[in-house]
Amino acid sequence: MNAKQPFVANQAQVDEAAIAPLPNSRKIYVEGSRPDIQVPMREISQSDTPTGMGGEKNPPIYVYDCSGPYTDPTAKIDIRAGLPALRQQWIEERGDTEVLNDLTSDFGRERAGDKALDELRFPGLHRKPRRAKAGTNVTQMHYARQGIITPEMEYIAIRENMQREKYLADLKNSGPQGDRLAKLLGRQHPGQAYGAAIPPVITPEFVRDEIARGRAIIPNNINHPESEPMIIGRNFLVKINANIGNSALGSSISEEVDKMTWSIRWGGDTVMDLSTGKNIHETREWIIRNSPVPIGTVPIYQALEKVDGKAEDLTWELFRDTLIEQAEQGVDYFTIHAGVLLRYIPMTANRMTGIVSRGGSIMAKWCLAHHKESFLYTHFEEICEIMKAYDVAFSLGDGLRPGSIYDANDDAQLGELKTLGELTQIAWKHDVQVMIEGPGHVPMQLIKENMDLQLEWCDEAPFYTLGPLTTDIAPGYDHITSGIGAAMIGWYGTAMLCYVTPKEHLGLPDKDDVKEGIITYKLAAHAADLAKGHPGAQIRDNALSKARYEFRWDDQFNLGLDPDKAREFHDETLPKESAKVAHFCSMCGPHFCSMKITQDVRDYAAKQGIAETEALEKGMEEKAIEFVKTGAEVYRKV
Ligand code: IRN
Ligand code: FE2
Repeated sequence: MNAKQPFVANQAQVDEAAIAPLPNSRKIYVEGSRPDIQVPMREISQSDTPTGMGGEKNPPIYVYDCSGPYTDPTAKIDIRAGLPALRQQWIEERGDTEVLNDLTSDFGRERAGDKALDELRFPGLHRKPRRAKAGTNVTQMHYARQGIITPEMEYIAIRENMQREKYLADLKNSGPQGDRLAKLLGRQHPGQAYGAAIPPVITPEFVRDEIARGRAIIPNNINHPESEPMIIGRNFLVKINANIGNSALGSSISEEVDKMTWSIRWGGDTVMDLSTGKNIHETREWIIRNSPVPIGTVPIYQALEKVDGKAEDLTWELFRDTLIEQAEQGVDYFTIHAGVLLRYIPMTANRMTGIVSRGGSIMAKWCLAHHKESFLYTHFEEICEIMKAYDVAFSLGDGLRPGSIYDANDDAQLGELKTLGELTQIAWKHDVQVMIEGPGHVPMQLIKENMDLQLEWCDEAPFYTLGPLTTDIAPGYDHITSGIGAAMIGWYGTAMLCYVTPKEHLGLPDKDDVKEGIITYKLAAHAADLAKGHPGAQIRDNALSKARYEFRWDDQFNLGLDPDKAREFHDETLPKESAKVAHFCSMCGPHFCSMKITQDVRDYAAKQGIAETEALEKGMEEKAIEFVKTGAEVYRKV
């Protein structure tokens, strides 16, 4: 590894396509109780309803936005300087941290005084890391348990409400039809929330209470002051994580920064840097300094690099130093596979697919080589001491997750889950925030059982699952096999969904795969929010449906998760600008559009003064005759 190569400096540019604002969207900031609480949201504006259909004004809607300053054209982006440290003031004014003049890990000691490396490490910022003062605890859980509402908690409360009340008020004031519209567009089906209790309005006090109870976490390392606070818990919006990271097979540092900005553009709520191979430290530095979302890692990967890939050579001391190195850099949560116990390893012998977790297999190998419990388990309390000095959250790894439908919910997986529950209690004793990782591959009928056991054994600590994939038979489509499981488990109470891309099991995802995986998980998460009855989740669906019904094509595209793709598909057959107001699309053509027919029916009924259903039957009959006459093809649409 040669950290002194100047290759990074020459490529320090963000991809323009990844930072342009989304169509018809504007970044707004909602101010909290103090001027430095500025909560970002995306405002999507809409056109008016055509005059023939009511001519209403459609006020803009507000959606959750994790893209940071990247989609704000007024922000100055310089990835060599990093993002502004928006939380710096909050961290400093608590008075419980101190600046470290020297890095205290092996990395810091070995590389101290390396000027070229300093340049790389803190691009343009030269920021020094902080740590809790001796005897203090700087976790959000610690503050919450003392009854303190931090600016981070208030920020989150504003963020989760997504300006719902303002939107409904804007609707009311939009014209003579205001009351009717507010009722129509604010209506939502009651949800069925398994064990969740989501209040109609998220207050800062509610955030504090959930954090204190351990039912939610705020991954917010004090050394990642650039991050915009967010929350992971089942009484909040379901979040998604995107994995990025180079492997031995390539991709450069700037490509990884690009992947991060690309992931958050499409809705990645957190990003995990799973880099292995060369330049791990530098890659991570660039990602963290430029990331407005929490960054997670699996520290055992880097520890393994330090012993040249020989799992049996890993030691507690080396692992501890790696944790400190990454905590000082600002990693917000660590995947730690501390539940892989010696006695569970033989249980995997009869599996179809053995141990599929990378971290899990490293630890299993170590345990077998030494015939000892892993140092992650035996030194767990010391790990907690490190976590609370920087506020790094645990993501307790599922090293024994099933890698096939055959292995789902077996003894090894469930044994580990129980141990993760015991470790949760230890972490909570230290006021350290915890979430629990879950599978994997699970058929639909076993998903609820898995979720229920997690809630019970882990005392409602947030669950964070990889899918699960609901079948093994579709390599190339595993974003879908797993999107199905993700939607279900999200509904049952999982707080964060780790995305799976179409390349799963096959290769390293490229940018298109990353986007495909994110959009798939975004829609799974939203479907779960709807099913749980998250207040206001349906607002976006209602607005989009109204636009669709009224043939406001541009609004339909722009309100969707992927406006570019929607527009592209539409334009494949009807590229003309005039088609953007046409009262049909190419799916059914001008004569067989059900929405157009319904509109005609309403007009007809209004004119004739007959009931709508009667008119509908009449209208359909006419259309049927037309259909037989022209012999046109009609595609089924949902
Ligand atoms: C999430 C839930 N279960 C596993 N994950 C993710 O898988 C985890 O957060 C990390 O991104 C990756 C770790 O994989 P291994 O080391 O367990 O294979
Ligand atoms: Fe798999």
